Amino acid sequence: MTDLFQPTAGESAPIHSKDELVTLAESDRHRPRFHFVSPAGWLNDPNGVAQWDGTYHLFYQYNPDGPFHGNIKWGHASSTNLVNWHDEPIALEPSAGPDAEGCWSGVLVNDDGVPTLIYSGRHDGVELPCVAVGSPDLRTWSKAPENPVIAAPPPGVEVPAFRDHCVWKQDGMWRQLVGSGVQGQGGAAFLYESGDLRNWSYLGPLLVGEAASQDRDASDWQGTMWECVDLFRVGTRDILVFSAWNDEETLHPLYWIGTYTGDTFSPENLLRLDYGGRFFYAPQSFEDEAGRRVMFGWLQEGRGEAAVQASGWSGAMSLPRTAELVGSELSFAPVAEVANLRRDHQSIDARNLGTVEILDGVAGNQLDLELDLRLEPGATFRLGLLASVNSDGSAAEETMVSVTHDGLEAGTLRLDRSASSLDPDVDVEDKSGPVPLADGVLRLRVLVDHSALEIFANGKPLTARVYPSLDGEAIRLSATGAVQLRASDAWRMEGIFNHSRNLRP
Ligand code: DQQ
Repeated sequence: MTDLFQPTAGESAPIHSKDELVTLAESDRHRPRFHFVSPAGWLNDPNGVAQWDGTYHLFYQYNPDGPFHGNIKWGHASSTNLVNWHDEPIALEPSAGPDAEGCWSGVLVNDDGVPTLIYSGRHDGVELPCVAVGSPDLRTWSKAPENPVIAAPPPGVEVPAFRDHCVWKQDGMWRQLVGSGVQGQGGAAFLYESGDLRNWSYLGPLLVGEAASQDRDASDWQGTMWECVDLFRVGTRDILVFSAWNDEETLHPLYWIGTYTGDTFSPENLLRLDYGGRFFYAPQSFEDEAGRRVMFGWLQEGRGEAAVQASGWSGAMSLPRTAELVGSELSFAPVAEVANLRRDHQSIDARNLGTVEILDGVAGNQLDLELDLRLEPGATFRLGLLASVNSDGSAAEETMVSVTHDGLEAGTLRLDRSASSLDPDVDVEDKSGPVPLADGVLRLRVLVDHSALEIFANGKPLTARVYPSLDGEAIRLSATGAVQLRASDAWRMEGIFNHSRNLRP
């Protein structure tokens, strides 16, 4: 796997002129059209996600110089509905001092009416917490003279890294988590307190993981460092989200469910946040004015480095998704506003499924599908997407989503990308995870946006990237065992950027 954080070429020199980069990015057939993407160049983590005076704000890790992680700035976009985005001026750029090598991930808080960013300033190869204060319209930002506001990681602890922030107000004081790890033990979230967001006291580790005792190849390995820690309450439970990292490798997002009291978090269960692993990385969430917990994640690329460089852009933002507590686990769904982009409704008739059939009248690479199914124990439902079908009925390319009823009201969601693309350089690793299947009922929501794929199976998400080379758009259904398709729906999705964008808004 290419290390996204150590670009192999061109870090200091733009590969293309500004206009070329935008033109190149916009003409790429694999570029999503209803997911947020940067104007061109590199995008990674969502930052500073918030609703401020009614308007939604999405900041993001951005490098307009090219599709590689270097000289990271904070891009910024705003929205009134979470789906149509307006590019705002770049919010933060590296400058001489503690963020000279990059303005890495962070959050936006409301400091008595003053918009304030807490982010990781990178300098001399390490990151430390920094603060920037915004104008009332959130368009102009001034860095605090006190930066860095925490001078070093906690004394006496050997850490692999120390960055990313979760900041909230509690009993009149600010609290902050910084993502980190304890060498030889595991990832960690360190807890700080402050009265003014500038002077911070270290309270101790909120939680330290157990990386050493776990299977390193497991899809829920905790990693040696926790990036992008995010602590919030959903219903009656406390949730601690982190992105497991090890030795420069971005692994996958996980969450602890447990209880936050005093200065510690008592974990009860560790669960996978999205079965796509690194394809939904570095998530960040906020509570909006309607009381919803809304989360964005970074959809990393899954094609070869040469193809990424040639495309002029890298990285998409997930659709915003809500997180709710269902039983003792989180359940996710795209925010309701995503439906604003639906066009050309098609009804899918109820029937029993068996041998492979092409879905009549429904095809495309920019789609929202809502399928309602019932599976008998032992049965498997298969949904082939972006398929190019040969005259003999075989598929030259096809991305396969399947759900198997494993019995006991539970099933397995799988994404098989082994035939997704004839391009030998794309990531085809299988993705899978457990889904609840009470009474065999499966509500499957699938959003296809060219190379971006988001699947929600009874609230369990699987996000990934696919790069079909033949531009296939067919959808195929099949089943093994008894699978009933109830009346279902499909829509073509409208694109959200219908004008040429400015690389440096
Ligand atoms: N990306 C940021 C870091 C964070 C990582 C740098 C996660 O702050 O730890 O762009 O993708």
